[in-house]
This record gives sequence, C-alpha cells and structure tokens, in this order.
Amino acid sequence: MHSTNNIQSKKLVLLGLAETGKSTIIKNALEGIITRPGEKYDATINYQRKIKRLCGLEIIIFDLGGQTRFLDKFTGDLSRFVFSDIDAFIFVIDPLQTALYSRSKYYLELSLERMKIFSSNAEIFVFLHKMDLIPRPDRNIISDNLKKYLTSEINNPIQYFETSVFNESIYEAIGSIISKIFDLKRIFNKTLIDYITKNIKTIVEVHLLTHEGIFLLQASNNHFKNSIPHKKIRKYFIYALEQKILFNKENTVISVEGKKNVYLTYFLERGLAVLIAVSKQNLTQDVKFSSEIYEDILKFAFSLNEKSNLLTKGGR
Ligand SMILES: Nc1nc2c(ncn2[C@@H]2O[C@H](COP(=O)(O)OP(=O)(O)OP(=O)(O)O)[C@@H](O)[C@H]2O)c(=O)[nH]1
Ligand SMILES: [Mg+2]
Repeated sequence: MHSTNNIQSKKLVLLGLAETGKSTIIKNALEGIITRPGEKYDATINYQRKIKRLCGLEIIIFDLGGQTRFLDKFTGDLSRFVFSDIDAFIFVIDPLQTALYSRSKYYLELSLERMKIFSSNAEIFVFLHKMDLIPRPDRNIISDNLKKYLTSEINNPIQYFETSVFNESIYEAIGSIISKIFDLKRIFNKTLIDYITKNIKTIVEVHLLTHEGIFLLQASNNHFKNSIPHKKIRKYFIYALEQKILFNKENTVISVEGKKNVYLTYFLERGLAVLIAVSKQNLTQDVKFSSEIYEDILKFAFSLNEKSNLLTKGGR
C-alpha cells in the first residue's frame, strides 16, 4: 500500500507481448473509451504511467510496451523500478497467437521471479484476452490448454480471466481486481446488503459500478431466483450512461425499463455509480411504492457517497 497526502494508492502493472491488447484494456475499462472492432492504436513506446482516481482512491497504472526491446529492459535494467511495490500484476496473452506461447511464458516466468524479489505480496492475474476472436465451441479447450501450459512450472497462485473489450468480461475482470486490492467489500458491502434487506420485496439486485461500467460489487436478493446476467446489466447501464451524457442529467435517477425489471441508475460522486434492478411485479401492485423507492434510492446513494467520502479523507 502506498499513501500520498492521505490518499490510498495502489500500483497496477500490465505486461504482455506486443499487440495483446493492454492499452486497449486500459482505455475501455478505466478511461471510458469504447473501442470499435478493427480499431487500431499506436504501439506503446517504453511505458505509459497513468493515474485513475476512484472514490477517493488512486490507481497508478503502468502500461508497459510489449515489444521485445522494452520487455527485456523492464525485466532487466529497469526491473526494480517496474516490479517494486506492485499490488496487482496483469499478464495479458492472446490465445490465438500459438506461435508466441513460449515467448509469453518466458516473460511471465521472468516477471514472477522479479516480483518474488521486489513485491512478494502482489496479486497475480493472467488475462486470456481477445476471446471474442475464438469461436465459442473452441473457447474452453483453447483456454484450458493455455492455462496448463503457462502454469505447468509455476507455484504462485494465479487467477485467470477470459476477457474481451467487446463484451462485459473486461469490465468484470478489472472490476474484481480493483475491488480486491482496495478491499471495497469491507467498505461498501454492508450498505448494499442493508439496502436490499430493507427493500426485500422490490429490489432484485444492486450493482456498484464505476462511470465506465466496471463491476465492483453486487448484492442479490435471494427472494428472486434467477440472477441477472452481467451482459444485461451492462446493456442497461450503457443506456443510462448515454442518457446522462446526452441530456446532461446530474443527480437524478435514470430509469430504463426491461421486461421484468426497471433498471435505475444513479451516478454517484467520485467516479462511482449504482444500478438497481427493481422488480416490476410489485411496482404495478402499489403505485405508492414507486415514490417511496425513489426516496429510498436517494438515501441509499447518499450513504454510498458518505462511505467514499470517508475514503477521500483517508478515514475508514
Ligand atoms: N478482437 C479484439 N481485438 C482487441 C481486443 N483488445 C484489443 N484488441 C486489438 O488489439 C490491437 C492491439 O491493441 P493494443 O492495446 O495497442 O495492444 P498493446 O498490448 O498495448 O500493444 P503494445 O503497446 O505494442 O504492447 C488493436 O488493434 C486492438 O483493437 C479484444 O478484446 N478483442
Ligand atoms: Mg500498448
């Protein structure tokens, strides 16, 4: 953990061969840029250091250029600088580039060695990225084989994610990493659960997201059997985000109607957002409910803002 001016900050490093998609991941999941299929970005020269502020916390992101000359420098002369005090290390690999598997494995192993020396507590993640390019029936076998190959001689606990910037998977992966390194569950979970418990008949699910729509935390209501796929949540979140941007809606609850639920989104302070799925069943039974629900959401949003306020002040 690093701390400057009372702000908690964490170091997140992305490394992998050239063109595996590292810069694209950062753009989409952390900078609110939506990549279109076929869009090309410039190769990263050396590295880019970026800072993302979120609910009073700071993520220092190192996007490392993946060309061989850079990777050799990062794992060589610059290794102390690159690998010191890492909180989360993300290794990115393109599963379709089979000819490059052994080069990838080489740099993954080298990175793990460096982290043993310079940041032995780093959380380690591997993204099998660009999964959208692999036909669905082949995905499991390709990813299983690649995982086996990469980790055959490695003892470190590694968490794998299968990701793509063209669906919700990258927003789940980055969200769960951020949530983990800042232990957001400890900060926000009780507020989410209390809110559901209070509204047990109406609220199906609550999601804590960022303004880019990464999935930080969620709380579900056991009364409603089926959980809502993240793909759907993301779809309704994007509708709400578009409305917010188009109509400059601040401090209002934006609602989008689905078949069974109404999806209410409230953009909180400091980069956070909350999306609430409300069952339509009970809404139609009792009209009074709806205004109560809105009032409740505002109270709920207020308490979430208060929590992140505490973080900004460096408090707990
Ligand atoms: N199909 C598909 N293409 C992707 C995805 N993510 C990135 N790309 C494409 O992959 C290419 C390389 O992306 P970059 O983000 O520049 O790759 P990089 O790892 O930063 O490359 P270096 O900076 O050279 O290390 C771009 O053309 C992206 O559009 C993905 O999830 N699916
Ligand atoms: Mg790059």
